[in-house]
Amino acid sequence: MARGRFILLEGCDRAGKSTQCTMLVDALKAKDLSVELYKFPDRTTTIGQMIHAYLTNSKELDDRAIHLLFSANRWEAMQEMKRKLSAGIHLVVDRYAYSGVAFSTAKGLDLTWCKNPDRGLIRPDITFFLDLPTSEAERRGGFGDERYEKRELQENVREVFLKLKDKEWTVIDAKKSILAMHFEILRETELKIRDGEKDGRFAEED
Ligand code: Z5A
Ligand code: MG
Repeated sequence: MARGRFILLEGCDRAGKSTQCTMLVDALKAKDLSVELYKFPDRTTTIGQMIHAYLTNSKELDDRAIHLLFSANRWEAMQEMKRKLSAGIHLVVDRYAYSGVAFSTAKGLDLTWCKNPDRGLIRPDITFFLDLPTSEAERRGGFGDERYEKRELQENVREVFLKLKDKEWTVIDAKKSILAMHFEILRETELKIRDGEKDGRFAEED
């Protein structure tokens, strides 16, 4: 059986990651593919609840401590994600380790220090980076409710994302309409899935 593909949507705040993840999962299901959605932070776990308390300003934490909690929140999902990929289930993932590094580095932590706790996590087969200027993000609903939703920090975060971007990322212009973005993401994903069926490769780990 071909291994499922790990499809990651990363990017700037309000770029439409969650909207696109849901649309992609629905479109793949409509094609009778086996697919599940993961979202980080996963606020349902004990660690996720600590992260939620921090993001909604009801708890203060040292910058390094919260960085490690975000990473631990990914590690606690790893075995289950691995099992699902091995069983041929495709995973659509809403944010991952790049968000972890981008936000903590933008707050002033060292880039290499930030990358270390995530070393060894399963690597995505395809990474979409949804790029949106902060001025556009501010015009979309809900900006300003959580701890990190501040213009200056968001600009720094985007800069770190652009530094992390490697040539394998697929950049999506998030100023486009929801549907235009969806068709672009779906087309690239289907190509990747077909590729995987040909060779049944497993993604390497770091
Ligand atoms: N964080 C971290 O620090 N470290 C980590 O390791 C991780 C995360 C994993 C919470 O994340 C915070 O955690 C986040 C990063 C940090 N901090 N901030 N800020 P989250 O994923 O839970 O955040 P969120 O609440 O889901 O927001 P988001 O991800 O920024 O939004 P989005 O998913 O990209 O966008 P959306 O919810 O799909 O759409 C936002 C609005 O825009 C909505 O009204 C849509 O209808 C509209 N929209 C969407 N697409 C379009 C287009 N194409 N045109 C016009 N309007 C659109
Ligand atoms: Mg989201």
